Amino acid sequence: MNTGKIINFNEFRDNRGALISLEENSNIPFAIKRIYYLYDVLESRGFHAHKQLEQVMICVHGSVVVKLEDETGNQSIKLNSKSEGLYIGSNVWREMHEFTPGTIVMVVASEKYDESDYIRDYQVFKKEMLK
Ligand code: T46
Repeated sequence: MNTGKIINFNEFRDNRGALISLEENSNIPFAIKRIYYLYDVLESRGFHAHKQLEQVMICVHGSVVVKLEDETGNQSIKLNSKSEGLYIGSNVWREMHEFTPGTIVMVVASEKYDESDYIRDYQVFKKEMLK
């Protein structure tokens, strides 16, 4: 799957409300090893790439602007829907900006947390990941 692709989740809505289900190797295009969420965010976050990690980012409340850069170029995507997931593959520089107050972003990840998978230096990313 291409980085920056939006996955549209099927919503089960009835007179009680709505429900969305995420399943590995189905509407999430990898085996799920970890889920984390961001909230009470006061400033931009991210500013790194991952060597192996794949993720799907879902803005379950509020809105956020995600900036992505890989060997194909730059993209800027506004997330503001619980029924949309943003796929981010490996070797992609990501930044998250313009969180509106109260925003909650849930991230579904293909690997457990591993600091050695991060490239946090933009110059290293440019040199190593875009070569
Ligand atoms: C990403 C963007 C979208 C853990 O201990 N376990 C975890 O699973 C994660 C994600 C983080 N941490 C620790 C590492 C740091 O001490 O939590 C602290 C904050 O992490 P970080 O500065 O990496 O947070 P963000 O918001 O810049 O980045 C996070 C993810 O780390 C990253 O993979 O793609 O959200």
